[in-house]
Amino acid sequence: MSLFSEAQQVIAGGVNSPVRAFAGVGGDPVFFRSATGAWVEAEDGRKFIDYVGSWGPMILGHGHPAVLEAVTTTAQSGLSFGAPCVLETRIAEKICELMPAIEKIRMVSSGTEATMSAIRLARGHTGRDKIIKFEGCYHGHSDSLLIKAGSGALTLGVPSSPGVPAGLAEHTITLPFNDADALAAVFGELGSEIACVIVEPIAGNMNMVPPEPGFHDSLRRHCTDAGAVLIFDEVMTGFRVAKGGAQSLFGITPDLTTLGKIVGGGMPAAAFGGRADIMASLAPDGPVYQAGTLSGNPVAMAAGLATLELIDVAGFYESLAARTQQLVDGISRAAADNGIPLATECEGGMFGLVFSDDAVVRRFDQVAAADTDRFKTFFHGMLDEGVYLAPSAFEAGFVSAAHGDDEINATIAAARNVFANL
Ligand code: HOZ
Repeated sequence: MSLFSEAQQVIAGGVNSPVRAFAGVGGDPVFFRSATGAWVEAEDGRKFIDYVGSWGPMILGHGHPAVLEAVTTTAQSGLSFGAPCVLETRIAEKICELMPAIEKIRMVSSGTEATMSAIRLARGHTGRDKIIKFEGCYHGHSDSLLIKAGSGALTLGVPSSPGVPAGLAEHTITLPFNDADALAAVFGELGSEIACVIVEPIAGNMNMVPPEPGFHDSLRRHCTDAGAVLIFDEVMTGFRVAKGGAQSLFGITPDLTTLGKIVGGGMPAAAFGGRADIMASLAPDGPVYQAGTLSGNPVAMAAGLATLELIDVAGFYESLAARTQQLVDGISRAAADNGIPLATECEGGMFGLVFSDDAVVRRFDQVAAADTDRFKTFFHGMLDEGVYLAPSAFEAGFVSAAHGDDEINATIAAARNVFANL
């Protein structure tokens, strides 16, 4: 019996998170047994250059010695206290330093918890119910946010999940990403009822879709004018596209920011934070309740803090961005040489590849219209060549500091081989 069949006997769908099941590309998922640097190794011994990086956290590459040291040393002193520890304060200080819009923070255990809690806080703080999100953006799997969502919801064709009560869904207004006119119209009509706008500042769960120039400025302006809370969901982009996140690239100060992935350095940690006056509405200072047994877990804090210290060195992002650009340029050239239309994006250590006839992709409908069959063939071709990409046409890719010339060049050569037979 295959490992996947065994897993299917006891795990729903055989996986603990849907995109991993390969439903978006067909075939059985690869089971990993270890990972080092830019590489992952499967249970059957195959090795792959990894562009998933645990879906974003592994910006330093797998198994960075300083992160492992921090984790093992901390673990020796206790796996979990359920009480305050100094590491929580240290990582909070570091995050606030790297992202000055975060004046106060709260650590949680997953990106879903971070966004769910930020939404509740925004609602509790403003006393309003309505929220705005954008089509194809994914903010985790809590009820208010699983409406026209990206990532696995899109991959599996259930962007609006059954199980979300209609009475709750009616408070979520979903608008097209990058459509400033639609935003203005909704604020014109309902501005005083809107608790918050939540956005992935660079969408990364409908492949990678950057904002149009000025889009975030209009979000900021409308939220400020209407007294609504602007939430930048930087679970994916935080410390990934730039040291200060996407907000530093676009010069926007959100009211709240959600973080995950890199902030846990590969351990389950995430966070939300922002304006001190809003965060003061959170229990125990204020009435909005949020809690978690493993929130601020010392081992996760140690991994996250070690990671944040290592990315905060001169030249880190310049070098990461150059590597990512080298990869994307090489793949782009290989596609063009073989007459294959491919729209590409990259920023910092994040990239996107969309098999679209449109050279520039800025809207969800463009991603939805892309050639997913071609992506499936490309994905499996790359897998056969020893390159592990996200098993869905709707996910972004990630390069780490451990990806060197050898890995990048081998990946470009692999893409060239695959494109020649597409
Ligand atoms: N939501 C993640 C991708 N954007 C997938 C998580 C996982 O399968 O681990």
